[in-house]
Amino acid sequence: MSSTSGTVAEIPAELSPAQLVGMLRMMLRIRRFDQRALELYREGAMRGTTHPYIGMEAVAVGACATLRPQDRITSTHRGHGHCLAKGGDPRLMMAELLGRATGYCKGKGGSMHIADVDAGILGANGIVGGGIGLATGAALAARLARRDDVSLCFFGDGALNQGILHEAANLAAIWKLPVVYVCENNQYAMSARADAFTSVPDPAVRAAAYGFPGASCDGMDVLDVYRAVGAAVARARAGDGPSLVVCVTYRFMGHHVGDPLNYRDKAEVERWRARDPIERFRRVLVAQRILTPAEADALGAEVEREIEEAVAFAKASPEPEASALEEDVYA
Ligand SMILES: Cc1ncc(C[n+]2csc(CCOP(=O)(O)OP(=O)(O)O)c2C)c(N)n1
Ligand SMILES: [Mg+2]
Repeated sequence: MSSTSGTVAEIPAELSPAQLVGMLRMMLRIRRFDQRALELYREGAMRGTTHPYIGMEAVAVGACATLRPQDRITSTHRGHGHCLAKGGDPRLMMAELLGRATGYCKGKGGSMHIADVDAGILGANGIVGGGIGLATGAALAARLARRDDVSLCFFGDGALNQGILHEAANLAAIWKLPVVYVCENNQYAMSARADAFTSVPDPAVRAAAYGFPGASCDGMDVLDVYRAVGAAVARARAGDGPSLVVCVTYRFMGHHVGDPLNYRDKAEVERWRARDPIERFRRVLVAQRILTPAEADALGAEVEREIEEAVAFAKASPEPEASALEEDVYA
């Protein structure tokens, strides 16, 4: 694990300059997408709610950078970052947030139901821990089909004590399934602090109880996440079974857009904001001469245009017809 003082893990030799720049671009894309989603919500353009991933970008990007296109992920209620990092289309995502017929769920699902099975995105999930069984099942499906695909399951610290994690982790260990459990420990579940509801300070130690490896990494450092998750993915792909990777991170915004945020200490928030994963990675790439500051700025502007294009696409799209109300409804 890299230190928390602002240093960043060494750049892995297998990552090319283009891949590294792609990782920074993806982190910027995720941040801009969720900033725009917040603005759209506040101006009344979006119904339902949205859970910003802002501050946690290094986790989705570092983890998904270790995957192949055919690998699968399961996501959470805070899922926009995972979806983008695995190759989701920001235009179809934004259209879904605005309830448009061109959205991923034809405008009828909203933020917490976005899925793109072709891209290996088995869905956001409004149920805390809801992706754990799905990811484990997808790993079993890959095994039965004799494919060497890996499943990667994102879940929060709030899901650590859900019974399904115990059931699935045990079965995955017994069957040596190719699944990686990635816990995004942002230290809060709504307004509850993780240290008040989880019995151990480092949940990675729980993996020992299942007989598979557990590791913690710096979730504010995209390269440390890449390293830790990469080792677990390689192990899964080689047929050696599951792992747990805990990424220690922080959400900069409230739990959802309407959160009064009256339960966190200001100094704590400032401490974490000083470790902004995007600023840190940008500094590394500039210091390593992979990007000039001007090129990094241009990347930000490029992403901004791309997200504005997604917003324009969504706003220009029709709402679903009333006659489509019962289409794609299963129960
Ligand atoms: C089974 C279940 N219980 C409770 C909720 C209500 N709920 C929604 S989000 C949330 C907190 C989740 O915290 P965490 O897993 O740490 O994810 P984070 O919001 O921090 O990303 C809770 C309790 C729910 N959606 N599903
Ligand atoms: Mg949490």
